[in-house]
Amino acid sequence: GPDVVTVGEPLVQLSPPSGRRLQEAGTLDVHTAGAEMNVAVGLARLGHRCAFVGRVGADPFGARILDELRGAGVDVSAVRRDPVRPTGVYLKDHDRGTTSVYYYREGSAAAAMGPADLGSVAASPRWFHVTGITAALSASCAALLDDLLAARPGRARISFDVNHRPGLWPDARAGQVLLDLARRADLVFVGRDEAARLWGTDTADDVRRLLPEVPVLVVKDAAAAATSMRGRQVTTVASLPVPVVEAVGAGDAFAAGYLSATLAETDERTALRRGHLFAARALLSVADQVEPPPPDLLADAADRDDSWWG
Ligand code: KDG
Repeated sequence: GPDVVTVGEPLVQLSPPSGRRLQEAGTLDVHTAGAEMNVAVGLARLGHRCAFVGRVGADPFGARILDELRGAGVDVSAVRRDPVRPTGVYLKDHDRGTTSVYYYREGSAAAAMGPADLGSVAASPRWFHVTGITAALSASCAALLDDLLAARPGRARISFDVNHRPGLWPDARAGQVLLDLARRADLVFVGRDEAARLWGTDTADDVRRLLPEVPVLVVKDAAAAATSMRGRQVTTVASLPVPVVEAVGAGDAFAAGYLSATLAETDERTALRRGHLFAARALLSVADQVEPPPPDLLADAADRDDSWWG
């Protein structure tokens, strides 16, 4: 089977050319995105065997998503094309350094996913990777996550990125649902700010107290550092000093880098470092999906000082 199967809604991302705003743009750049697709593409580009489960419409954007997944080497045999519902779309707008996100995904092909979509996974992977976005899409999508965490097909382990998207649902409801899902996963990624917003926590230790049973918890503190808590082992690695262009997609790149290291059974510092290295790529690009750092950089990532960047 594959190393990792990611499950979620793939999206087409439209954004104005750099320096322009949506309101005045005459043309838009077209990229593909969606948190779980971003992770699948990232892992495949890092050389892992990866499959994606999701749905697209029978429209050109759906074809584009399939092309990009295949182009990256991701197995798309479990992706369904809905004959009626459209492919989900989102827009990114830039205004003086802040990014706004607009979704056009209600009633999308992927919003109709449900537990049965898991049945199309041919062989059990070592890991599934899912995110809290899916829980917010529809009742059937939430049921899919629930089933996955309960059934753990093939005794695969489950990686869960909390990924709260305030544009999709209110904080209070999201807080409950996402905490329940996180508690049942084997590996959890969450931002420190995100946890504060959802659960009123402050430090990584506070988050740990809410999720005491999770085998591996990774709390990311934006530009400062990321801390992993693996049983009693606590490891913190500083973020890379990057001149940020646009942050959306960086969390997915971090997850891909960290998961890649987990598959390779590296030490913990290297795993966090790989997360930061891949995230840095995404921070420097408006696109969500980026080329991974060169292999030599990943190889000795743990010992490298930060000066390579500047
Ligand atoms: O993590 C990046 C995602 O937020 C982006 O690709 C769009 O999937 C997306 C979402 O739901 O926000």
